[in-house]
Amino acid sequence: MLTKTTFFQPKRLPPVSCPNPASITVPEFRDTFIQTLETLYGKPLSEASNREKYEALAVLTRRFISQNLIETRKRQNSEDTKQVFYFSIEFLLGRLLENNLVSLGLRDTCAEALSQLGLELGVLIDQEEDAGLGNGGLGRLAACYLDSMAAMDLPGHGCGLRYRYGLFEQRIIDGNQYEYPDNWLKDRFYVWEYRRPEEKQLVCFGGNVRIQTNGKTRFIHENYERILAVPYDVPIVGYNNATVNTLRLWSAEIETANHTCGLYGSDCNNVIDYKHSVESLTDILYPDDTHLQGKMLRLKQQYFLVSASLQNIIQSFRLHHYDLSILPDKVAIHINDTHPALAVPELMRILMDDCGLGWDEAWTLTVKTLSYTNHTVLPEALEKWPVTMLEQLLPRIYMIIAEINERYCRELWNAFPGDWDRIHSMAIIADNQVHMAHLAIAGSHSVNGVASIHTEILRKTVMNKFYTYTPDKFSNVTNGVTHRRWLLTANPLLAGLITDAIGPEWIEYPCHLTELTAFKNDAGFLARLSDVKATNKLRLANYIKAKYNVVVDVSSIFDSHIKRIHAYKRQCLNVLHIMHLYNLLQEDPQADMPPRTFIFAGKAAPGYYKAKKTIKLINMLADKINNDKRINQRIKVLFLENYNVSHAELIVPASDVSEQISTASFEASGTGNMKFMINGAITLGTLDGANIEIQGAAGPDNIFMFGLTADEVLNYYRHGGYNPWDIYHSDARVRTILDNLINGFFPVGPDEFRTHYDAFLYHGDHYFLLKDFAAYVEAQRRLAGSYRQQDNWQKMCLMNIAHSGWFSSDRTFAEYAAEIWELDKPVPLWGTPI
Ligand code: 26V
Repeated sequence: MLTKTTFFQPKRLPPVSCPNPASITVPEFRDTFIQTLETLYGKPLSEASNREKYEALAVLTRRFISQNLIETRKRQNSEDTKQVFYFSIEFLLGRLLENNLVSLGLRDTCAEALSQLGLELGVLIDQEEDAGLGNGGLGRLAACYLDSMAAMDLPGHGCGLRYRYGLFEQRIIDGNQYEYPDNWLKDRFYVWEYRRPEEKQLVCFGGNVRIQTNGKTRFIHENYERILAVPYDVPIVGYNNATVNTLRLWSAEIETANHTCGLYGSDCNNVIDYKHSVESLTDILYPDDTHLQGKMLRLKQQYFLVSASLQNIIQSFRLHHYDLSILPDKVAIHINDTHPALAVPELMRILMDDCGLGWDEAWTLTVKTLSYTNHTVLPEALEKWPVTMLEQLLPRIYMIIAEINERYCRELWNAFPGDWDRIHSMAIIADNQVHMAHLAIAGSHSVNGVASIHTEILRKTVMNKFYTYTPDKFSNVTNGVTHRRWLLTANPLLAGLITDAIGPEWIEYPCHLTELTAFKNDAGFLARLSDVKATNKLRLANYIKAKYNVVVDVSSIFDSHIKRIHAYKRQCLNVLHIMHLYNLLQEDPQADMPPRTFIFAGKAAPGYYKAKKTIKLINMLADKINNDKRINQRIKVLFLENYNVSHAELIVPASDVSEQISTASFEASGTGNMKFMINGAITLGTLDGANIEIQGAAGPDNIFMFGLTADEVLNYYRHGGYNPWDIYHSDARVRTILDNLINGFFPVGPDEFRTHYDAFLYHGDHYFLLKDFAAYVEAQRRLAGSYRQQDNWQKMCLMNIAHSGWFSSDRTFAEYAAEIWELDKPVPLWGTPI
């Protein structure tokens, strides 16, 4: 394994501190690449593997970044402006090489230099492992925000964990999902990180708290286990500017002093076992189905993240400032969902026990410094920890939580005297559980939802009592995605077409994309738009042919449903519709409909039985249809394995249709919907999450919406649901399809899909698939008709792209920066969707 590399400095190279990498010429780049490779591996290009070539290219790219990293840190400290720290248990970065080349303005130079050597940039880019340190939307959102912060030159950094294993690797065997460890580091050299042992922190677990009361009361934590948190910094490169922020990922290590055998008895194996047990703290990312109740390790991870990050932040704050009372003027700390909510008591602990502040002052500073975003209304995802576990693992932290709870409940009692029910339902500690969302709300000055309807639901239902109590705390900040990764980098052809038409300003100011509306009746432009899509579809088709040996028709509608597999995301509604199309074509092989390619991808959480059966169902359907000669020229179904950020970058630009069909009220926002929109795919969606705002921006003529509204869904729940048998009996299409699940239509045992069948008919169809079925079929029919009118279809695509700028995470970030964190640097706000 490589630990330290000394670079030989070629004469013709600009200095390492090259402030303008764009000035490097193609021959310079080419020669430096060869020199870097030779220095790293001591072998000529002709003998190097693709992986080695990738590493050499990444190391070379990093050289253009490191000086700006140093400068940015220096500048941010000396300017002493307010900085934001984004705490998140997940950062789903994906690959970094291409994104960094694009940000540095080097992609074309690099591609040309490599091609002079007979190499293809794309092949080397594919050597990079995805950093899959997240489950899905929440983690990818955090990564998009890092990109926007750097691009907008905002002083902001991510704080997370350096998991040794990311989200599992998915393999499909006989239609079933199997999970393999995602050993993304593979004991290799991860080019994009700097280990910083000198900035290590000590995190303490267990032990007991002794109260000393001679004069001032002091809480002395003792007999605890000491675990070192060592930071690894991943540079986050700003687009076309000199800003390089950091994502600081903490890794658990044993204290060096404890490496010696003597400490743990005479047996060295004890030390090795202990070392492994300590390091296991940051080994794995928990998948989002894990029943966290009783998962001590997860709680440890959460505390490890917040404790290491907060100690680090407060230490550097105190290096530059004496007066702690200005902490909220200099530091904003954001809690991404409740996972880092222990930041509330931990900041209190540091301010009181380490810095000597009294409770009231510490509390005021804590609340002013922290802000919290909620990302889901799913009850099973709202975190609660047993009191006993907290008491045992974090005794001092638990004492502080208990005190916060007591004071908070007293405050509520004063506001709502005698209203026990209300106080019980808002308490931080209730029924022997610590309610992390309640802790986050009480300890933050701001709470926000992630799409307009989601925030409304929080206000009206899930957090209604908190909202009534402190309405000013609550706001909405609709999510966004970085258009630089999802359009400029992932879809260079479309980006080029846009720049040719309206100039490059949209890259910095994506609201400029609206200028594209001027081309909505320009036949030449629309034809070029269609060509770009066709080329992207061909690229995906080639990938599918190479990997799955399935030939797909590039003139067919590429209809993509790519996201985590979950009942509320309703992959099964899509399946039911495809089964319906299959049955239609069986009855009438000449039925008039455009050919379609249905693309699915997504991981099911390992313990989520029904989601795994959904994967099996999709694969069985794919087998049946793709091998049926009467049908397979009209429909194809694909399940692409191991969905990750890189696969999304391949699929999204090639898609015509974006399936966003969650049960209304369940999807807090969705961000895939935005990625598709900026790539000109048409949304087929429900009135859920950010789909509603996408409809507002693109216009109702440029989107296909269907199904129950959130109010209708919530109303059904209030009245005990609905009777799915009514639909089974009244709609012959539904009856046939549901029977197909258990009657041998698929070559599997009768019970293979019984869970699905029963969920639809015997368990009340909790996610309203049957209720929305007719509306969905109708929306699909309208969509297919529209696709036939290619001129109009391309115009719809154009209108989506043109109005997608509002969904850039630059806009989202500007809102956070101005309204929640109150950063010093002025950022223009964009108003409502345009
Ligand atoms: C957690 C769990 C935990 C246990 C059982 C099932 C389950 C399902 C989902 C989750 C995820 C909760 C947090 C989350 O990832 N939310 C997602 O955040 C995205 C960014 O705001 C947003 O676009 C998605 O709509 C939202 O689901």
